[in-house]
Amino acid sequence: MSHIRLIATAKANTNIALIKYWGKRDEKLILPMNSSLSVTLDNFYTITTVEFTDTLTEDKLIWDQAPGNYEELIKISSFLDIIRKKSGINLHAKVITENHVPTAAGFASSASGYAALAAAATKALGLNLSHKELSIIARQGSGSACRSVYGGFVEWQKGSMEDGSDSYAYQILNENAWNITILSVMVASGQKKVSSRDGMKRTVETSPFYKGWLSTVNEDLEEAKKAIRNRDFVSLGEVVERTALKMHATMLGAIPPIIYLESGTLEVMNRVQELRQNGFPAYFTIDAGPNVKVLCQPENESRIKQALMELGSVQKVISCNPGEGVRYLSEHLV
Ligand code: FM0
Repeated sequence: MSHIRLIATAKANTNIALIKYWGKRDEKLILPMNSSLSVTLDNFYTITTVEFTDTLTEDKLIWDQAPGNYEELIKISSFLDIIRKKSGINLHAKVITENHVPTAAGFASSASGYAALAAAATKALGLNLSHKELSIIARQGSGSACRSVYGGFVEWQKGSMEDGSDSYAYQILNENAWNITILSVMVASGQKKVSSRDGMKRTVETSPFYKGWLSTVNEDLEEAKKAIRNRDFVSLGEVVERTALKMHATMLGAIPPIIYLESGTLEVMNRVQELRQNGFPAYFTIDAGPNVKVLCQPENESRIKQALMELGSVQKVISCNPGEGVRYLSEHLV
């Protein structure tokens, strides 16, 4: 007897938010309080194969060539349920995923992870989705994943509908339209961190500064979009740095406070500002962790990288440029 085997593989890059998504208005559908803007990175990515088959009695997860952990499998299974429901095909799946993202260094893999998973699973089940529809699905795995569907500079419009049908990302500029350098700076770190999911929830619920965030994030986003359209690096850098600090300020006001910035983080922030005073345009942004991303222009990359490597707390600096959106691969990881 022959078995059913529906299989597809997709590759998605991670992205770094220039204007951050911080706070949900709906936790189940993953609907954000504010719109956000990111650049997709070329060097960090996830490749995922999904195989739906009638030979399995439950979903299976292989994560970087080892059995995936149970908590992750539960999340992935409920995400696949959304796609199974949409396709009307109720088969269990084997998910094999390879992360080329330095997760141990605190770089998030959920954006590339859920974008690749959404693409592979929908393709395997024969759903022929537009980028917009794929973005809506990826969003329900992890908010930032909805932006990784696209390459280059991307905006996630928060939308206002209760069912999330208008909360998806679109591309502002493609990856070849404007080249900037994004340096991922990994610093020595001690503490165990609060996940962004928990951190944003606590901030929305308890921080008196969260309303200050919400009242200014939209003008920051408009300013960043304008700078991107004009290829105006300095204007983009200024607003990117300012808005990242504002996001961290909201967390400092949470109860209990959330502090992602560590001594190494501050050392890098100071050096970036010093480089600027010395005539090298560079700007930092920081997510929910101690590592720093530094934006610079490709012509200054090696000089700035060197200046950062000199710092005692800097362990590694990896260069990225704008990268492409989701792709389907013909080779599978099985
Ligand atoms: O990427 O709870 O997408 O806009 O990285 O899975 O929806 O992991 F700086 C923080 C990303 C948060 C900003 O949160 O959360 C950004 C952040 P989920 P994510």
